[in-house]
Amino acid sequence: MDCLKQFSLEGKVALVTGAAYGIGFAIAKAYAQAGAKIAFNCRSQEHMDKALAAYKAEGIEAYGCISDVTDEVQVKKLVADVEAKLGTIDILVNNAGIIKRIPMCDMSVAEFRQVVDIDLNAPFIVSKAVIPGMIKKGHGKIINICSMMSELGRETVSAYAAAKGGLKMLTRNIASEFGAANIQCNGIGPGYIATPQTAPLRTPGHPFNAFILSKTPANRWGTPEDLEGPAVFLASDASNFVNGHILYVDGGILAYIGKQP
Ligand code: NAP
Ligand code: GCO
Repeated sequence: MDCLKQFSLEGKVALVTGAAYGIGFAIAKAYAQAGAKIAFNCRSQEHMDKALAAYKAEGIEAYGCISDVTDEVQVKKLVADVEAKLGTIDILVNNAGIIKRIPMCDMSVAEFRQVVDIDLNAPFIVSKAVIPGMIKKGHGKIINICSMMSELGRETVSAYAAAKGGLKMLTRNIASEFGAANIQCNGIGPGYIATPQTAPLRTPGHPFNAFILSKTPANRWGTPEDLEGPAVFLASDASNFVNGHILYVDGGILAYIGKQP
């Protein structure tokens, strides 16, 4: 096969969770540009209306459903609706996620559980709903959006790190359990990316901004667009023998001890 054709997503159906804005939006946009039909979800009508307008402005016809990824009943309906509208899902990106930055001993059990529910339990729920269709179709790609916190810890993000570390291992387990069914499950571990999630850390003069720049050999924050090429690669035939891998897209953070002060 022509090498570049391996990267095409022509004729594929992709579901990207939480793709109203941020990283999910950039990934869904890239998939549409590579030829896929796109479906996404988010939780609020306000975000849905803005997202549909943003996709339209990019010339993309995206199918959007309001649906919470932590609710198995809603997820089953989401998958059924997408499959009725666009066809069996070939590509799933488990992107929806939240973070709570609270020192561990100040964090309530309910807050810890909420983060784990959205960032770890939901990828299990959505993958479980999509895998049977992939098995019937004879192939599938699942991409889990992991984190630097799949490898590293830091103050205030205990629940997030626990969830993203778990998501790395869920990725490897899906790869192990369904590789024989021609399903590849890989992760993307973004570095520090400028999105609404990290907006509180990027306010002018915030010490975290200088800290991140000093930890990143690329000496800049990442952008959602930095994740487009890696996400297309992992969704396409170009990665058919890549399974259970976490592709860190971090400007070199994990390779670097950090700048001497
Ligand atoms: P973001 O800007 O906060 O966007 C998160 C998206 O998830 C929104 O579309 C949100 O829409 C949706 N969402 C949240 N909870 C949901 C739920 N229960 N059900 C359905 N949708 C839900 O975040 P981001 O920075 O783009 O991050 C996207 C993913 O990448 C997350 O998993 C995050 O942990 C991960 N990540 C981010 C960074 C970074 O530096 N930004 C780095 C590494 C990994 P609604 O609010 O409308 O539901
Ligand atoms: C934080 C950040 C991170 C990033 C990302 C890093 O408070 O440390 O929000 O956790 O969002 O996941 O890869």
